[in-house]
Amino acid sequence: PQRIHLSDYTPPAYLVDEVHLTFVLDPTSTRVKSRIAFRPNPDAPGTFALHGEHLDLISASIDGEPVDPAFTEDGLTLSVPEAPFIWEAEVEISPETNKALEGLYLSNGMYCTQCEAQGFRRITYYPDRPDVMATFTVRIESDLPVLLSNGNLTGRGDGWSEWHDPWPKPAYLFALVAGDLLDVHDTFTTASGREVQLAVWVRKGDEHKCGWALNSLKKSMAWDEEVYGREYDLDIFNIVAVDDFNMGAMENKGLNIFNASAVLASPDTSTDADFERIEAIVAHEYFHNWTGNRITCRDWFQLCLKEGLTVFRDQQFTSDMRSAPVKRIEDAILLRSRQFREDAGPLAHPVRPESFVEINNFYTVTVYEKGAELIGMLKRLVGDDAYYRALDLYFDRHDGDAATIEDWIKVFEDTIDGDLSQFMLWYSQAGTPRLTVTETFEDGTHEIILEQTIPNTPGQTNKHPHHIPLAFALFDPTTGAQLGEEVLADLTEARTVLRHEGLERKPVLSLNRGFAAPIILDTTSLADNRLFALANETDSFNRWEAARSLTRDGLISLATGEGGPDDPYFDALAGLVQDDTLDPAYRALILGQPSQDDIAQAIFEAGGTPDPLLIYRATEALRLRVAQRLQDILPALYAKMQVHGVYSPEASDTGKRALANRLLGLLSRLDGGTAAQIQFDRADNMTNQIAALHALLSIDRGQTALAAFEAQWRDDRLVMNKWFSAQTGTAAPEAAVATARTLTEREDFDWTNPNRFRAVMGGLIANSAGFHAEDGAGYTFLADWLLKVDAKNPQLAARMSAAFETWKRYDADRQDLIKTQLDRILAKDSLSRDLTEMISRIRN
Ligand code: HT7
Ligand code: ZN
Repeated sequence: PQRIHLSDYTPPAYLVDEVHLTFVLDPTSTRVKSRIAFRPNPDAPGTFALHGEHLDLISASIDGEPVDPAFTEDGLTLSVPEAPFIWEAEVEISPETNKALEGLYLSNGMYCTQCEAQGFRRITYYPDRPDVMATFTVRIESDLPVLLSNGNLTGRGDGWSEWHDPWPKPAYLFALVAGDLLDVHDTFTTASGREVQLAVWVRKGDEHKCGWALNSLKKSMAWDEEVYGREYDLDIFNIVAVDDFNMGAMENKGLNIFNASAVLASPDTSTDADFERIEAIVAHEYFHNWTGNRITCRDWFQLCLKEGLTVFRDQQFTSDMRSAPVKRIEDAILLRSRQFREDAGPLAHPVRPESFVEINNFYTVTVYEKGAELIGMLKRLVGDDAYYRALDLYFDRHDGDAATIEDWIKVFEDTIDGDLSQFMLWYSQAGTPRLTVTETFEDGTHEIILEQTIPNTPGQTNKHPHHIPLAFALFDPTTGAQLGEEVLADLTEARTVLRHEGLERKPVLSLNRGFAAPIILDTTSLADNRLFALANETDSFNRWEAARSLTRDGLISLATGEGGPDDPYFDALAGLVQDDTLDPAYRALILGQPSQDDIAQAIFEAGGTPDPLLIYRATEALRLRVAQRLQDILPALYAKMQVHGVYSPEASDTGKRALANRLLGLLSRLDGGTAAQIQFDRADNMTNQIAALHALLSIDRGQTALAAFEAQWRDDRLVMNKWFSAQTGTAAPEAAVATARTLTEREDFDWTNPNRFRAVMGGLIANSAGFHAEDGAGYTFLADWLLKVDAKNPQLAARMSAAFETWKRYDADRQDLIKTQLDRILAKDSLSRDLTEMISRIRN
């Protein structure tokens, strides 16, 4: 397959002013007529070519004259007038057989589209690239009652509807939905007084699950006006819930399409985490209207321009709606466990990649989450005031543009009148910077020596130091008080020394406060500070960090045959968990453990070879020890954290349930599951029901509850996904693969539904000791399924294949077993471009 390079970018040879599309819908033979006004691009003369895949061309003409184009690997080409002309074509496509869920497809009787990144070329012939922007007018013909597209509704009759989107957009933002749907609606009045019709469209029976998404949408619209001064720009905003969907949701202009799991919510079927996720995804997709749609990307290498910024904006939103410290910790947990892992392995790539074979493989935690971290660092560097001025300038200067990262950085440079060329390295250099910290103290002078290195990553060696904004503070070791204000140090060199004079005693250091820079801090020399930090830290992130780091070291020590944490650790934990001045959500995070995969990575980075089974046993052993240490306080604290009255998904109740359910997990290690069974039987919301089920399954007492859960929820596809993943996720290591296999043999295991496939396979992969079973059964099982799924849905298979990315951490036997599977996959005929690229990168 062809590799595409950022450095080869050339502007489009032909531009589009207007697109007219007519769809005559049919499951296996949908007709799409297009009428497109092209004109040569005076700045970039070249040949005329259109993208097109899986299309049956019925007819084509230019200015009314039939033409006979030549077909190419990814579309067609033809000689055309060197003046504006009208291209007309009719193609036939088959939505029913499209299981790739890209282009136009059918999901449970509903027609829907997914065009990002390159799905529009499966709908009709078109220059399917984001720098070609045009207005779209769409006519849909079908007997189905609801026919939707982008923009404003301009006409509707029996069996048809017409839509016009006045905002020029790239084809990846095109959308169409047709089905027997119901809507739950509301209105929003913008700051300038325009009324917008809001609607969430769902299948019959799901109407009662739309309120939360609708409310989240209204909160997002108000927030974007307040914080970024951005108003919505159409008369209608539609959200549609779809059962079969490859990702969370899609920001199509005026017609967002959502994975049903990212929109439908009710207390009895959705957990607190689901509510928070839905709120964040609705916000994310809405925020794309400005950061993505009004200002889009010049090419797919600039993906982080819209995704990093939009993730950053949705993180800000969640911080404002909920608890900022808790959100920062949650984001850091995700970044470290997923993005740092990606950055440390064979799939590492810069936030702005330089080449790709399949762009769908680059919708990654690096582009999204590290991309968002870069925005956070920029904001720190320039200050809040300059940040919002730079954003105003960005919206003013680039509205209607297909922009680049250079454009983005330039608005900051112009705002601060400074040079950010070193900061640009964050976009081009892959790998997580490591900052080694040592200190000296002599004659009242304290020196902090910071040494920055960036590891080699595929295709990149000898990197330049990054510009790192490092927030730090000093503490008095005897009083525990913070000495002065927090300081922001600008690290630009490989080695920096920060000096403080006139100190009476050697201070205690608090570094990278708020986790403001996405780096690995090697603070081995400061390990003794952690108990001090648990007691005295003024930065909520670093206080949690101290607990996290102690827990991690305790687990490593247990997994490598040493004794585990000492009494002071357990005492500190007991103190914190009972400290009513702390938010329960924060206390729940303090009690949390790093994942088994995080521990494996830590052991590997320290030069060891992780043993998944020993790590699993270590996590179980530590849970038991914590439970035993807290046993006197567990029942009362668990009771105190119970929430009574009407369920609310807002932060305060959510935090209490998070702590209560963390405590329940510990309690069940002591009482054989009695409390968990009671909670399961009495639960009146999904958060408590599923937490109790997990607690029971984790101690192998879950069979009765499992059966009851299935009987209660067998008709609810989304809830049943939780039932599937709970089993593969909690199965004992020796039973995990067999459990997964049994589940995949059930009639209701519809693997063409990405949510169901991910529930089973994602649960198994998260169950490290089970997936990495010594006999390699987990690897063979996954490889079999990747091959099967790839034939229908390459995106889904390719994403799941990343489970193999950590293979070089393990012992030689496991490495051989995995290599055998990787080679078996690569040897398969007609493997997709997606999976070929992923497995080849992982194998190297
Ligand atoms: N911009 C979207 C990214 C996306 C996607 C969504 C659904 C299915 C396939 C997809 N490919 C790429 C989602 C977002 O970041 O908001
Ligand atoms: Zn996005």
